[in-house]
Amino acid sequence: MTQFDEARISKAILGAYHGKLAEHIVSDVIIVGAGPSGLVAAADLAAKGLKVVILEKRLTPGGGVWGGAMAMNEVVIQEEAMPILRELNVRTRNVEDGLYTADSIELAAALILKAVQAGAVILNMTTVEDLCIHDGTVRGVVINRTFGTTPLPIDPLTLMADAVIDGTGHETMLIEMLKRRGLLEGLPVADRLGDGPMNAVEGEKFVVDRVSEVYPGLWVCGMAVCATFGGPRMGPIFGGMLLSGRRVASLIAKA
Ligand code: 48F
Repeated sequence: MTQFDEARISKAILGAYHGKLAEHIVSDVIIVGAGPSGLVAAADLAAKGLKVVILEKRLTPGGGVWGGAMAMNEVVIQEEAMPILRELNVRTRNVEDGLYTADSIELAAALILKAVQAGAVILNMTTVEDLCIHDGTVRGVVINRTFGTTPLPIDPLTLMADAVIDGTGHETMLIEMLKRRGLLEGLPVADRLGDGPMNAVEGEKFVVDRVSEVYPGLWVCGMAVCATFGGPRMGPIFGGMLLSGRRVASLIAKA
């Protein structure tokens, strides 16, 4: 019989969790937000051998994938992103030429598993509340435990990395923090942050084409791209999100 008791269980959890946290006080890449774009970026970067940590404020990674559209748990994927679905072993149904549907729960689960098994570490219930900037370059992020209700006056920790990705979706949280400090002045971002009205065709292209390093050390992927540069929203078609994550990973790896 395996020998265990409550104290040994607690000690195992503390040892394992703090090991992960300590290992990622300094990473190659920090990804803020475990949505579809951030998860693809994490899997690709980790597969290239980079040390990657994803910080997710919610209990459940996966962002906007789970709910499909209007909580009908199916998403649409276009042909261009099908190589990613095949790598994930996610089953798809061809509805018309070049257009597929996938079970959003299967997709969310596969994205998470792939990122973690590639070597990325996800710290959930971890809210990023600020950026760490030295000499005009983003060097890391300021984190706190996600609070259930009103934030408590508890000081945060800071995690450091060579590159930080804002994958926080519509919230575009890190870009917002720069804007609030006037640090985006003179940079080619939208006057008012936030995505534009629905235009699925343009939005799917925009979210991939405009992936970039917005501020030294700070990159955007996914819906945060549209919110940063004023691109349209696109609703429950997810190919662009996946390709946006792939693109940011490839640009960071090159940089
Ligand atoms: O919004 P989200 O799924 O990001 P995405 O990769 O994908 C967008 C689509 O889901 C959907 C869409 C498709 O057409 O438009 O919206 O751009 O996931 C963003 C994740 O970031 C987390 C949030 O909980 C979500 O899981 N997040 C947001 N702010 C913070 C954060 C924060 N301050 N700290 C940590 N995580």
